[in-house]
Amino acid sequence: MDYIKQRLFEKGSLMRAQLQDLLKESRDLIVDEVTIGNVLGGMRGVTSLLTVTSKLDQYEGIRYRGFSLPELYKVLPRYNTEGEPLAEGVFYLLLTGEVPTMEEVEYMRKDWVQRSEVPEHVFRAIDALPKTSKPMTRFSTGILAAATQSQFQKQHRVGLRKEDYWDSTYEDVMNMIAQLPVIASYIYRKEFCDGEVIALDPNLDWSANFAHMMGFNSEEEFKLFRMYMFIHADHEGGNVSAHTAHLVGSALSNPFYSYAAGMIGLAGPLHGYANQEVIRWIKSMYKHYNRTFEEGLSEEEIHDFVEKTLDDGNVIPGYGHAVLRATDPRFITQKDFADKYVQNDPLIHTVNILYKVVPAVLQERGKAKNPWPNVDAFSGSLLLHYGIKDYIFYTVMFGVSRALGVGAQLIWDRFLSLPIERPNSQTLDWFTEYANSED
Ligand code: HAX
Repeated sequence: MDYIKQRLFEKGSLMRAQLQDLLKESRDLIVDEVTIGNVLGGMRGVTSLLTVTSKLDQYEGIRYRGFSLPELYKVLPRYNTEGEPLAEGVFYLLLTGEVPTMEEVEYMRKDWVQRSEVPEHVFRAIDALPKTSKPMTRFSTGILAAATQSQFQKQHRVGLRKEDYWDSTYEDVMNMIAQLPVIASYIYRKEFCDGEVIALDPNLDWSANFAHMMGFNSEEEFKLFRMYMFIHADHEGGNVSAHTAHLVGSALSNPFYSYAAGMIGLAGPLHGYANQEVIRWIKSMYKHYNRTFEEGLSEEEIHDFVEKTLDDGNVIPGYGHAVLRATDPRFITQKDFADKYVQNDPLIHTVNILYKVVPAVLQERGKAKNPWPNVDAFSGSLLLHYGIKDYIFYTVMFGVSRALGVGAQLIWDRFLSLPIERPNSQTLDWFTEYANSED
């Protein structure tokens, strides 16, 4: 058996036994209560999912297998002390729960290089879409088209045993992760560049290869991509994209189907499109004042535009969160990166002023439960600084990264034989009658 699979098998067997014991001993133990407010409020805060890869703390932010982002900088393999954690190590940790050595990272890197050949028809499926198709439509279409290679689907059809589902799921997830940067960069080069496709470099790591295939080749750009892929990799199980992939996977749809569905969820303005929305909104602010980025805007002008946006009934993109109640550490990581590598960028300067202005305005209005910035408030300005100008592509980059966490979780879902998800639903009359009967 492949070395990583062997590690996974050892861990997984223990966890499978742990889960079975838990069900045997404590099946009826109550973990949470559900109010009408919870049901009609998007199930916010209700504990109802099992996710082994990461946990989101409302004040400290995301922890991958117990490690915060600053801790991960210390423990995960990097090419040098100034470098960013490598995606291969991030995935290894999310999958196995163990911090990998550099040798293990290199093993994973080579494995992904070997799995990176995308079936030709995937590109033809993307090409067949009309010019008006958005990058996320192309990306999710590409992932769906890649499902023809699903080993899980083939083996399930011939009668795979339930306890073995994880093995072919692992193969699918590994192939999918290896191929996503190739698919995404194909979309980028065709849609926003000269159309010339750049081949993968078998000597580069996964994140740097993504940069390279998009046409970015400096060491600093590699660092940017490593940092971006690292911070977006996972955000526990309840967010729309992760939850969608898990839900679809629970019907034993193959990992390509499940992840493509998750990507459709990511493509919403309240979720992964927010990184595009931030740039679109900032541009509209400059247009409103008829000013260029170089000419800049004062703190007062920015404040007034924030107020106007809210008065017009819109949200401030990049601010607020369903779980977080503090500045997202992924925002801080990007800000630190910009402070270190970027000087005098007018757009990043605007993003920094927004960080001073927006929380106070949202707090004053008293509606948003979290007035602080999330990951999307910063990412677009950094990507734009490094020359990725076509901001409608940003969510695709997010989607490439998120496969690390959601892919690992899909493997665990099969290892633990999590059942098909099927909550109960009721009509509005039922809720009303129930409420009246309790009065
Ligand atoms: N600007 C203005 N109003 C906001 C707001 C913001 N940034 N954030 C929340 N609110 C409003 C909500 O719209 C809601 O108003 P209504 O009662 O009129 O519907 C009210 O405050 C309470 O909302 P909440 O409980 O604080 O927030 P939710 O859990 O309902 O929603 C969202 C969380 C992230 C969707 C929300 O904060 C938002 O719309 N933010 C802007 C979009 C954004 O940045 N999304 C990306 C989030 C991170 C992510 O998933 N990235 O992929």
